[in-house]
Amino acid sequence: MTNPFHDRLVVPQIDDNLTQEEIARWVKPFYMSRPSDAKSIGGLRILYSDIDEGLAHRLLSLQNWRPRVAGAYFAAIKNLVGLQDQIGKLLLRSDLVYAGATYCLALASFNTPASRQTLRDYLDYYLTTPDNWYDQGEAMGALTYLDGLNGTQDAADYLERWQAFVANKPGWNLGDFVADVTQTMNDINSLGDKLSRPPVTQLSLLQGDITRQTVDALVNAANPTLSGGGGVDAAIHRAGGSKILMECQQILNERGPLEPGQAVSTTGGKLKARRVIHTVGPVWQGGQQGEPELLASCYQKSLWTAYSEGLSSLAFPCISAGAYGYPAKLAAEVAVRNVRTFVREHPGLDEVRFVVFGDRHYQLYQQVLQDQGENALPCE
Ligand code: AR6
Repeated sequence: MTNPFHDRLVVPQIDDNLTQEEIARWVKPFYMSRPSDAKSIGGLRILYSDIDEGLAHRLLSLQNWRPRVAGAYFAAIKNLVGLQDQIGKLLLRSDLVYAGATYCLALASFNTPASRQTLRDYLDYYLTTPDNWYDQGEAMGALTYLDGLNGTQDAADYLERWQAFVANKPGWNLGDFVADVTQTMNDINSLGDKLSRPPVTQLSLLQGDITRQTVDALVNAANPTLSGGGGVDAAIHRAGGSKILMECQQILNERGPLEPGQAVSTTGGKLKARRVIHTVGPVWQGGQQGEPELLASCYQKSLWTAYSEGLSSLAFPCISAGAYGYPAKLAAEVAVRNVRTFVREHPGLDEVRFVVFGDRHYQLYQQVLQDQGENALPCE
């Protein structure tokens, strides 16, 4: 049965498909969890200044719940009140599941007479349809949250209908919905504060085993077949277990061998790091075969992958400086230069850690970091 809003309320719709890059940038990091925790602030900080009404409007106009969730979330964190009509209509129509909870958050964050009225209109109808397990909980949570903020009693009008509505819904506890909305609204409100602090990426240097690092992602010096090998590659696969290899195999099947300079990511399996970014360094052939550019690309693509996945910290080994024979000093220079440039242009990562084997490589990195004016912290 279509609801009474369906034909009455017209919403903008576009067929415009997002590019893969736009999906990676604007949708993926936002549709499952709302990144208001400190870990994901880095990723969001980078994007924050590019989020505007046009972008949110476009995301909200697509026929897919994922971009719509991202659009509503952006509207909430940037207080894009101009979108309240569009978001209100989408909530009332409720023709795509999963996005409604975020519409409620956006309407709560606007806290205007119209946004409050939309929540009321929603409850007026959807509390009378007990078979629609939609976003009545979030709408009640939002209205109750706004009552607390505004000193109003709007939610009281719905309590009786709410009781009847949840009679067949075990686990639908109003207190939980209110707590959840309140927590998220507090996070959203403090985001501006966090985002306005100047971002600093800490570069650090460690002599030790990369597989033991507690960071969001490890970078692996892999080979084109992604099937494990020697050196750091073997160590990562050994410590992370077979899940990493399975995902590598899948990637290989889908896209073929990974070319030097490219990067892909998989789970971290049993590692403390939740992701592994596999990149293939160049084999040293004397330095005139594009090796420096390919090695630079390894760092750039790996950092880009971490950044677009919203990760905050990552650890690099000295890519190509083992079996692939790249002179360690030159490899370290490429590593430090590219990491420094990337973090300056893409502020938001909390830490990039260079993890090296042996005294000689440690001293080399220390020297290179110093030469490039970097105050890297040694870490345990
Ligand atoms: N933690 C930190 N650094 C390490 C570790 C570790 N556990 N193990 C080795 N290193 P390599 P490449 C250092 O040979 O030159 C593989 O077989 C090591 O001392 O691992 O890019 C792949 O499958 C050296 O400085 O990587 C490829 O076929 C650096 O990591 C090929 O080797 C890189 O050495 C890739 O060769």
